Amino acid sequence: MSITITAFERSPDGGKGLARDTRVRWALEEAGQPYAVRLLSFGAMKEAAHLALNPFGQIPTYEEDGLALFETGAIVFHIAQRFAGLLPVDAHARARAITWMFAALNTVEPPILDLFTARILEGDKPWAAERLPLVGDRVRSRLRQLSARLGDADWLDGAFSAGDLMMVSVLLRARSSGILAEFPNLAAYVARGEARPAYRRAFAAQLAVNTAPPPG
Ligand code: GTB
Repeated sequence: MSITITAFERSPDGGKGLARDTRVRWALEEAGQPYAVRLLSFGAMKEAAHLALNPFGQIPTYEEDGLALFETGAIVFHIAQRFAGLLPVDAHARARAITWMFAALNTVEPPILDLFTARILEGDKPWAAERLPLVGDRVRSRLRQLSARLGDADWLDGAFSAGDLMMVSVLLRARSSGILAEFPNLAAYVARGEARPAYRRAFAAQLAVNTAPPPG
């Protein structure tokens, strides 16, 4: 069995863990599975060979013995189902951990992505100053709810799971706005995720790609 994922040849964040291959690397590290990485330029992502793997021309993708997947949610879910270490054995606890994966991607991530777009991609637009507070408050509202649920627990539902992996990954994207720091228990939750040896290996691997001198 061999696993190959795709990642940016040069990530816009310089390999600081924000590109989504980090989530897949992290899941594979938690599961103790070795993997190879095929690095792609923005151009190569839009070519036929990659579009056959991901119709949207994006990274990451995942290949394993004839199986090809795209979408980090589906990939991490597959890894968590296939290998031990990311989902509880108890059926109810497993279903709840999967629920947290969906909550991260469908309920918490959308306002965080809107904020990232408003701040970084549309920050110079004439409407930006008016829109930013609205978008920021939508993130605050979600994080307030999540913070209340987490309370002083280490993880969202008992032991660390793929639900936490996804939620920490999503929250990391909110850190540069300063809003994550308004919720100390969530900031500590993210720090706990980042401190996991598997996360550190995933982060280091992505950073190494982006700090390596260009070939030739
Ligand atoms: N829903 C898909 C998934 O979850 O897999 C979304 C995949 C996706 O957005 N991929 C991005 C991509 O391939 C890279 S991760 N973009 C290239 C393109 O669309 O042409 C998003 C990302 C990129 C860069 C940063 N950054 O530098 O801060 C953060 C996140």
